[in-house]
Formats: sequence, structure tokens, C-alpha cells
Amino acid sequence: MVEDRSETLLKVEEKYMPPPSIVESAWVRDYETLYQESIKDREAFWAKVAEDLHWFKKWDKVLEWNYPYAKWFVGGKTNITYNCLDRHVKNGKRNKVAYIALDEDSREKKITYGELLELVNRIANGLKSLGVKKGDRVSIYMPNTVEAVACMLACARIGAIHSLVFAGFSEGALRLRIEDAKAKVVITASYTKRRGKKIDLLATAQRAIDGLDFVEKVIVWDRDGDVLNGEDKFFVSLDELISTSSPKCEPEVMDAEDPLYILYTSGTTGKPKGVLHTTGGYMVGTYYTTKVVFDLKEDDIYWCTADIGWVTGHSYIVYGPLAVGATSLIVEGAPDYPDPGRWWSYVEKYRVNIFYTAPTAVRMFMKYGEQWPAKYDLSSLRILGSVGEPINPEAWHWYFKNIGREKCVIVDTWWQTETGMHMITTIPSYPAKPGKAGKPFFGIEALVVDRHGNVLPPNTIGNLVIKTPWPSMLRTCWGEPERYEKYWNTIPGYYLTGDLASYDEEGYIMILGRADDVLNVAGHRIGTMEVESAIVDYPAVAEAAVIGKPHEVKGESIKAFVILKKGYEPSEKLVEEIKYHVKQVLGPIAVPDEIEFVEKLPKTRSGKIMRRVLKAQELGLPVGDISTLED
Ligand code: 6R9
Repeated sequence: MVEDRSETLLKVEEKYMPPPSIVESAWVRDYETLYQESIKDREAFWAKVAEDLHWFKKWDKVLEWNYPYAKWFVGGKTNITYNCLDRHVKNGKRNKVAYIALDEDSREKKITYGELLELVNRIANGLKSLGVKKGDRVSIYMPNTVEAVACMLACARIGAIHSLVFAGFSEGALRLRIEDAKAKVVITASYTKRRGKKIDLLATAQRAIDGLDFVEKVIVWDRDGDVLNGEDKFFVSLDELISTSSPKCEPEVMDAEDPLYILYTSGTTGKPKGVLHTTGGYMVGTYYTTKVVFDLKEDDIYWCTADIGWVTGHSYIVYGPLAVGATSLIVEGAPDYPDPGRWWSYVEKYRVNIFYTAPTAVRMFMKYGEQWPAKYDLSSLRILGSVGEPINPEAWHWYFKNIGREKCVIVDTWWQTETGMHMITTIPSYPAKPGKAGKPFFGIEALVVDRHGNVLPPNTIGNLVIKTPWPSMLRTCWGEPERYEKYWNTIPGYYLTGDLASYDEEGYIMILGRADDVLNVAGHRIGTMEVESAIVDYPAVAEAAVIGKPHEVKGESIKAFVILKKGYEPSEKLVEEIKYHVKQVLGPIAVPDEIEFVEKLPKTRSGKIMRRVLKAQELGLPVGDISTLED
């Protein structure tokens, strides 16, 4: 996990200047000046941001840093739902649409800020009536819908801690999360739909809680009204809670450091960690990054294609956009069903201005071909975002050309469940370099260091670390403070991200992937991502994953698993062509010894290739925890 310095294969890159119209109207036009200011006095910087938001009582102190424990906005009192809902309703935005929700059959439902506030309050009162109090945990296993968002906010309204579990997870993963959080109540739905098929979430939830006697109630969103009979009082109908509860619910007065939510994420070892986020700092960080990184304006239509079950959904479908007061799309179901034009038809129909997705989705659409987006009018788009993994230059260019039509800026946002908010990116007014996430965000000091914490020179691969605390950082791992402390004491003095990175002479940071995904071939350290990017760059290739295999002479040799584009057949000739191509792009040491053509790659549900699964299979080793595997 912790890496020493070594030489790299990084190449010279291009730079894309943002269109003047975007620069002129941007919230932040001069990155450098504001960045310097924000670093000189971090506390003053974040305090100024926090003043945009409503506090029942102002903080006494911006930061209390008791390494490795941080408290932000100490003594401040607020409620995040007040800032996400009441504040806008009071400021004349009662009738502004908060969400345009679309299910897989493209059935549309719009909900205004005023309506969402009432819905949240009704559910909040319903939770109270079931005995849920401040500090209690509520597990939410729901599809990507407004109903799920309302349940999250209802928890936050009364100070209960929500713990979302992605609806694509199965029984075991769900049980582990409910059990670890000791959830008093579980909220689920009768089903979600994916590729036209109903997926029974309630049945999975029932199996998951079998024997967990601390679970007192299961609230069910009975979508078609056909699964609850009203006899078993253990199951409560969400619709009934809504219709029988009052639409008025005073927001719980929350301390800035009171917990907001737990979200489980995989580490390198052991069971998933319950990352804990608190109220004040998380609110400030997600509010400000949503506004500035997406340059979100009052009339914009914003769409983050993530699922609320992941941190991207928490920060950039729910809390950030609502804190800013945006109109967002929220979409249930598969991106390419009923056909690969689905997403682009929504961009056209709703005149989406800001679109935020993952490289894996971009590459999937590359595979379908540019004729799909070409059918639609995508001229409303202004800003495109990327998140979740490094975006290879090939995908970056495709996204830029076929979705952005060469007039949008791309913000490649690097961050983690643990960081809560964007940490490295280029803001829209700043030039972007394809394949490089960019610069540290305001108030963030990101460095590349060796395992002793020495800062490395430019163009050298090392550990990506963060030097100083930031408002939306995780505060602990639920019930496992030692795992939290490990982030800060593996390389003492720094928060260790677990990612490998390098920076160039201009300070642009390039993420090379997780520390455990790195190859060492004949003493040369090569990011799996670099090789994959080079392979994918070859016209016949749709997707690739690379692993290191033990090698007698070189230490490690490279094996690549490759998915071909439609119309190409595996052949020895193609193997040689791809190898030659990699050699041309990266150099001889990066050429895979083996190339195997496959139909599919093991991926997490958030789209990350699970190289360790490939590696274990290849080496005949146990595959370990695969609870996050898609298939
Ligand atoms: C937000 C999210 C975090 C890990 C992170 C890194 C990878 C995320 C990235 C990126 C390169 C980006 N990652 N964004 N790598 N460029 N723009 O994905 O959170 O699920 O916790 O994953 O994802 O490896 O460490 P999470």
C-alpha cells in the first residue's frame, strides 16, 4: 500500500483552455489567487464559505485539530435539511423544482423544494412515531429515487444517522452493514427495475435481517401496493407513514460535529469500513464544491448519474445540489436500456447543462458507438464531470468530442468516500489536461510523497497524501477508531489516500490508481491504468484490465485482459498489433507478455475493475471479499 519513489513513463500532454464564455461567468475566475489565499488562511477561507449557509448558532472556532482528530465549526448549531430545504423555501424558491425523477420506463415525476420539504417532514414525523431518535441508525436499501432521498433527509431532519446500502448489493453485504451499524429501522422498497426486470429488494432485506433482533421495524415503499397486507406490524408502509404524519417537523438542532451518516466502503483488507461523516463541515464542503466545481447557476439543470448508494450520490445528488438549491435529474435503471440513447435523450429533453458521470460509463458508450449520442441535441451541455477512476485520454477525448461537442469543459474530480467532497480537479475556468485530475481544490494541500513522507520531485510516482484537515473529511470509522487512525499514522503527519499519483512541473496531479494496482516490471513502476489506457487507445479495443504476474527475471510481468469492440475477432495477429501499439505508446517495458481476450471484466457496482479478482483467478489464489462485485 505504501510505495517508495521510482521513475515513471509519463508523457507530455495537451492542455485544453476553457471557452471564454465559461471563464467570464464562472463563480471563480482566478484559481491561482484564490488557492493561495485559501492555503494561507484555511480557517478564514472555510469560515467565509460557511457564512453562505444558515446556522442556528454560529461556531466559536472554525477548526480544532487534535491530530488525527478534527472538529470543524466547533460550537456551531445547524441542521443540514434546513439548509437544503427550508432556506430555499423561505427565499422564494418554494416552487422551484428540486428533482426531476425518471424511472426505467421514463415515467417522470417532478418535486419542488416546497413539496420535498413537506415529504421529508412527514417521513421524519413517521420515523419519530416509530421511536427513532437522534443518534439512532437507520439503514436505507432503496432504489435511486426521490423517495430514497426523502428518507435520507428525514433521518437528517431528526438527527438519526442514515446508512445507505446500494440496492445492487445482495443479502450478505446488506446484512453486514445493518449489523455493523445496529440499525433500529430498515427502509426498503418492494422492488427496483433494471433492464426491464423487477428486482425484489424487500425479499433480500427480509433475508438480510433474519435473526437481527435489534431491528425493530422495516419500512416498505410498496410501489404497486401489492406486498403489504397490514397484518404484520413489523412491516410499516412508507405511504401510510407519509399520509398519516404531519407535514411540519422542526429540524433537530444539530451540533456541527453530530454524525450525519455512515457509508461503508472497501479497504485493502478486512470487512468494509463504516466511514462516518458529520454535519457542519460536510455541509460546507459539499455545498461549496457543488457550486464551484460544477459552476452551478440558478437556472441550470444538473445531472449526476451516480446512485445514491455511493458517496457520489450522497454528496452530489443529495446534499451538495440541494444545499446550492439546484434542479437535478435523478434516474433509476440502466443507462443503456431500453437502448443506448436513453441518457442522451434525457439531456436533450431536459436541456441538461451539467452532466457528471464515470469513465466506465463513457467507455461503455464508446463501445456502442458515436451514432447514439449523435442522434440527440446535446447543445445545452456546458460542463461535463468525471469521477470514480482515472479517465484515460482516449475516453476523455471521446467524451469531449461526442458528448461535449468540443465546447464543454471537463472536470475530472478526484475524491473518495472518506474525503466527502472533491479534492483534486480543475475548476471550469482553469485549463484541463486529459488524463490528469488537475489541481488541489481550495483549502486542500495534496502532495506526492515516499513512504517516509518526503515530498517527491515532479513526474515521479508516489503516495498521494493530504497534508491538512478539510471540513468534509471522515471523522472516524464506525466502531473502529484504529482503522481511522491508520489513515493518518501510516505516513505520520499525512492523510494517506491509498492512491498513487505524480504531479508535473505545473502542479497538475495525475492519479495512477490504487497503490495495490501498481506493477513493478524490471524495477520500473507502471500504473495498470497507463497500460490499460494505451491498450484501449488501440482502435479494436473496447476495454482492458491489466494485472501483474510474478516473473522470474523481471519481478512482474504484465497480463492484459481485453474486450474487443463489436466486429473484431480475437486473433494472434491482433495480439501482436496491440503489443506493438503499447510499445509505441509507452515503451517496451510496458508491453504485456500475455493478452487474453474476454467477454467481460469483473467490476464493482460503481464500475471499478476488480483487478485483484482477475489476479487471484490467474494465480489460482482465493479471490477474497467479492461482495462489491457486479455479477
Ligand atoms: C468518489 C469515489 C475512491 C477511489 C480513489 C481513486 C478512485 C475516484 C477519481 C479516482 C482517478 C478520479 N477515484 N475519482 N481516480 N481520478 N477522478 O469514487 O469514491 O468509491 O470511495 O473511490 O476511486 O482510486 O481512491 P470511492
